[in-house]
Amino acid sequence: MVRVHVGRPPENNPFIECTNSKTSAISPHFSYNFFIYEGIKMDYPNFTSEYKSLMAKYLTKDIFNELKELKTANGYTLFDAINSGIKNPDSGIGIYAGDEESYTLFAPLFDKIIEDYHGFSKSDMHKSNLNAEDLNAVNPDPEGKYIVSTRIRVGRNLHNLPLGPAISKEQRSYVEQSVSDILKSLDGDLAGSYYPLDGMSEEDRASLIADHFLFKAGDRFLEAAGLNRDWPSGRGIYHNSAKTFLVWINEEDELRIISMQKGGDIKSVFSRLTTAIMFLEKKIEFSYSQHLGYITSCPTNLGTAMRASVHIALPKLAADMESFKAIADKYYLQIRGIHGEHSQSEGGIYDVSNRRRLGVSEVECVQDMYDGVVALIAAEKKLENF
Ligand code: ADP
Ligand code: CIR
Repeated sequence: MVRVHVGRPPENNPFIECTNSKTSAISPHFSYNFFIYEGIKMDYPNFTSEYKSLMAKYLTKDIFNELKELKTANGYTLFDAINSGIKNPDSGIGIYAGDEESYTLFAPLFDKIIEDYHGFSKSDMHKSNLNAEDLNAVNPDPEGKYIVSTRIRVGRNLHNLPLGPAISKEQRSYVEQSVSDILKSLDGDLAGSYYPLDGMSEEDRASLIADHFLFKAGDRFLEAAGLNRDWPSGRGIYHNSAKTFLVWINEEDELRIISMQKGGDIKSVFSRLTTAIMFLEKKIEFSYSQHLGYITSCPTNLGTAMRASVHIALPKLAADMESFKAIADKYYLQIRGIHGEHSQSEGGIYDVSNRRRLGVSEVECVQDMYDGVVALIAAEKKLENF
């Protein structure tokens, strides 16, 4: 008999809550995610019509059976990878990698998701270009009427360590210690301090989040991916005094390197970021493959791991979401709310960013965003004159 229960079991039900020791044959990472009847593995998930993710779309019974017994050298399994998408039927992607090996071991599933999201096939190679001089991006809004702020981030993970979903507390702490030490050696306008989350006052934390500098706690997608384990230990933020250069440590990726400032000077933001990346690349070996580029825990971030965004006020265009989305699609843009992923717009302001990250260079990612923003502003102006 195969019985499955995904989710916390109600009191006194016959399912056991797996502990690390009990689940070690299945997953060493989760002490709370899988509930199985003694010794019997989870069956093929029941993907009801609620499930919209690419994982649910591509995890056929055949692929499930092919992959269900496999485990990476770090002990990461198919169940670990898909748990976020199973627990959150509204996931768009629904899968996370625990290490670089996850992308090859579970390739029959990951490849399809990568191809669908990035339009990038098994035989394609990634490319990189961090030369800010190649970017064609004169400020599209010098009066500051539309663009509130610009932010560009990349994700990075250390070579030879598991990714966040499979990292141990000790490994996470090693990342925090070694990376924050290196960041302390930055100088000029990148010089700053590291602030661990553990011990940060609630007031400071809330204000950093409200001002868009710090990640939130308790994201349910990351929670189910095992990315919030041991919270807040090992997490923190480095920033310069102007808060125009920031590094998040041990959130969804081990590093999120961020450059941001008010207004629409996209080229300056990119330039500051590339200077910082080149400095860090000399000191740290990051996980990178010729095929997939920078290795990240979420497959949407593979390649450049770059998200270049503006917070932009487009009140007229937003009244016609269909036209807004049509322009966004034409320029490979993603539209988010202004408090991060899965948040809503506020006051007609949207977060507009590049959607493609793999098989395109960093310069192309920012150029996508820039060209799209120019088109969006032109459409807004046209509606103003109507
Ligand atoms: P990420 O960009 O790291 O994938 P989120 O979408 O959750 O993750 O955004 C992280 C934070 O960055 C949020 O607080 C969000 O409001 C902020 N942010 C994103 N783009 C901009 C921007 N252009 N200007 C100011 N803040 C931004
Ligand atoms: C999801 O599947 O919706 C979340 N795990 C987030 C996926 C990455 N974000 C994105 O593409 N916008």
